[in-house]
Amino acid sequence: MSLTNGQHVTKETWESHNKMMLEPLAVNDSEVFSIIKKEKLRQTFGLELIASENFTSRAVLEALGSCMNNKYSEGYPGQRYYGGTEHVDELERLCQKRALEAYGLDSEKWGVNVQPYSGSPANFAIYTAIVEPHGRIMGLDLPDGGHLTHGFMTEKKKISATSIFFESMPYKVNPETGYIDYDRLQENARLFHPKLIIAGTSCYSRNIDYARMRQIANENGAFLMGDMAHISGLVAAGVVPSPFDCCDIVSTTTHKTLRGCRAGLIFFKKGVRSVDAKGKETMYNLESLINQAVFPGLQGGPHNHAIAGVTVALKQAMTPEFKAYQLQVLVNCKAMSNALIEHGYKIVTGGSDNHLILLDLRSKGTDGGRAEKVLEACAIACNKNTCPGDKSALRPSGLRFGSPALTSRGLVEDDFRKVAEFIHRGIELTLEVQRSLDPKAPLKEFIQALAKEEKFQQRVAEIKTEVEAFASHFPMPGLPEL
Ligand code: DSN
Repeated sequence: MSLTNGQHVTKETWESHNKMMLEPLAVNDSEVFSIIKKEKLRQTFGLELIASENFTSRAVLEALGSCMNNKYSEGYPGQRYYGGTEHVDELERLCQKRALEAYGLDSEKWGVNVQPYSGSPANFAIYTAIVEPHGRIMGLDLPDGGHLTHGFMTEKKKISATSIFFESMPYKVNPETGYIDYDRLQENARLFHPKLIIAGTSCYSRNIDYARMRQIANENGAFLMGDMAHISGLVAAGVVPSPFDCCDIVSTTTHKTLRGCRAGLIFFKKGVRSVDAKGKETMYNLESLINQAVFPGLQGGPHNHAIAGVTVALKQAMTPEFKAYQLQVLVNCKAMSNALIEHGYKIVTGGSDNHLILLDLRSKGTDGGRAEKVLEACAIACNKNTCPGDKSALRPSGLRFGSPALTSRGLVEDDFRKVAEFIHRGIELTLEVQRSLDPKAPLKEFIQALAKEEKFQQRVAEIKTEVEAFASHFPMPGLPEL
């Protein structure tokens, strides 16, 4: 054919290129296809109990895998830096409309930015918009159930960019009860005078007292931001208290309880912020600040395929079926929690108001890291987590379990009691492995003993076989093949 930079392109190569562009994944890249297949099997035959995960629907995955992936559209609907954006404009407007509707918000009083790539960029965009460099932010401490993006530093190092570029001061839970210590937050806020207080969690099984946090924010003239990432599906269904009643700004991911694809949303208030004693009104100016922080401040082109997936998920979130699902998430979590308590375990705060529980293994004499490894070997996915009062984040004493993903596969209370029994058997095995070792043996030695000792491998195989047989009874949402 023609010469390109001195290199000749043959007709055969060009025809082969055109063929390649039309091949299905299984033909075009069998290596990636096979990895995805293996992951599909892991998800289908395992018990997915990671509290932040879910199985999204086929319709969401179809939208996510669509041609919307191909389009650049920097800017906002009606004001783009590229041509050919009429359909992405229509999609983004629909997403905004559905996002407000799903949370019962009046478009005169609330706006939404649907472009954040996920929850962490959404949070950083909020800080960029309203907190000046080195301005002060208070969020729940990471070891107490907060999120990295709410600020985190150790004595030696600032870990989270929120702590590097802003001044972050954590608030804590009461180490005895596991509940947020609002009194101490109030005292510290009076000294720290934050510009922003974050009401949001990554591992907290109780409802947040948003009214109390609003009062603390008001005392300091601070903005109150809700990070509802974990509970956004529960909020949309109206089965837990809503951050919208008290917050100025609300961020969320879209793939946890909301059950969409991976993305982020930022809701912001519009209109009158406050009225002083003389009746003078102060207006919110969040809309332009937040929109500018997302684009052009921090991001480039929006991920239009993700916006398409989120738009579909938001439609689903307004259905009676979704409400039924969220109610089942709550009762399933309680059933799992009660069953574990009956097996003699301690649950932080004594139970759960939402989709997750934190199991405290200190009284059992083991820790989250060891138990997580055994459960993983038995096809039960969960994560180690610090418990309130833990001395070291390097040896977290808890395990976090959530009900959203398995509830999406149709499991109900009796099934979750069975799941609790599997967890119990995995932890019993953890204790057995541990008893065979020096009490001070490091995690590495524990993992080696688990993998090498015949008797432990046999027990793992027994539990895993039963777990897989049990899990295989429940259908897996999503695309049939992948
Ligand atoms: N990584 C998520 C979680 O597990 O809670 C939060 O971003």
